[in-house]
Amino acid sequence: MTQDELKKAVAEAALEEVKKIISKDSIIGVGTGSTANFFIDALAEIKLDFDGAVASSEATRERLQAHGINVYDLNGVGTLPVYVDGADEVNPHLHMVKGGGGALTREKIIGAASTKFICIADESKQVDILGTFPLPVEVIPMARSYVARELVKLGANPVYREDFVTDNGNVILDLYNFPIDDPLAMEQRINNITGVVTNGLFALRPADLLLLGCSDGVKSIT
Ligand code: ABF
Repeated sequence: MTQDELKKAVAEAALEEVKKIISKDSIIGVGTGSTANFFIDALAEIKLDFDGAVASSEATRERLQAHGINVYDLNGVGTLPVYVDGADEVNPHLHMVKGGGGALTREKIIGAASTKFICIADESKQVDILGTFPLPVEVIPMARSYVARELVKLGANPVYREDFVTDNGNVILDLYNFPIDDPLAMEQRINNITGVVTNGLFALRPADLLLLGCSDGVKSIT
């Protein structure tokens, strides 16, 4: 199977999970990226069976609306029953690195506001130790240099993501070659640096279910 076929397979498996959870008035959290895009396209098949969605990025909002799916502001809705999103890396504890596309802060907010977080990923995303994929850190623009110096003290090699502004008007520092032995502690340490909005470690709020697309089928991992 190609990587796209694996992504489509996990998107369809996620749709089956979502069907078990939703009702006519449900509002679903929807993530960003190529795997999430397959899920959005699958979700369109059942758009009459739920009320709408909250989007983790402007790109996702546009794709949902193109399918005729209502998109709500998170502030106007309560706890979301389910949030489906991809990841850049996922470990056996279902801790993730996310935000390669730059949508990490909105993704983390939606994850926090959701009862069930379903991660959809192809097997290339599965790792034992997080940190081979560059860990993104969203930073208030005026704090960029200060935060970079503090990150160096943690042993990281921060690289400013050129010509990129997040949906929230901030900048990204990517941490390359930064193996993370203790994701829970590192998520908190980075978030404690003044000027950091958030970082792409999702360990304090991991996924509840991983649907992993493998050549021999989709694995459900909890
Ligand atoms: C989002 O999309 C991000 O958190 C992650 O960076 C990315 C994964 O994209 P893809 O599914 O295209 O690999 O879920």
